[in-house]
Amino acid sequence: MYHKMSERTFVILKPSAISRQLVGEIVGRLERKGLRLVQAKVKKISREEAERLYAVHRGKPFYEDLIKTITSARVVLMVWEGRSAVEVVRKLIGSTDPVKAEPGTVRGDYGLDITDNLIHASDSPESYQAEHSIFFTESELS
Ligand code: 3AN
Repeated sequence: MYHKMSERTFVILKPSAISRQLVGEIVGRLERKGLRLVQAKVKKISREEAERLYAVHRGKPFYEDLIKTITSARVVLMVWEGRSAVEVVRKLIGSTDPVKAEPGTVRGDYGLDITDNLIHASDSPESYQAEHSIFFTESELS
């Protein structure tokens, strides 16, 4: 497979990552892997922003819980860069369900709840395009 030399991905550290004081731990894992932090913001996201982020999940049984959880307190919004960043970050965070996530991954090591699973990361370059533009302007990322 062709690996893009420099790709960007969008990551959210969910409210529980902040309340459990795991921000440094998670950021450190991405940095030690070799990824570079491009931009970061700490803020409470609005319901409208959360609805745009999770548009594909609208109507699913867990949708309301998902919106409630991500808007419950401040999150860390970040853009990261590096070789095949989208794929690399997905590997580092582990499966959506922390019960299934392998030890050594963020969700495998620190998560248990499926809705409040600590971290979100784009699952494709297309998702990155759609997601990062909800929260960052192009000038913030240049
Ligand atoms: P991921 O975050 O691994 O990309 P998605 O995009 O399929 O997973 O789901 C987005 C979020 O929706 C997950 N992070 C999780 O919080 C929640 N979620 C997904 N599937 C379920 C489920 N079956 N039950 C409860 N929450 C779910």
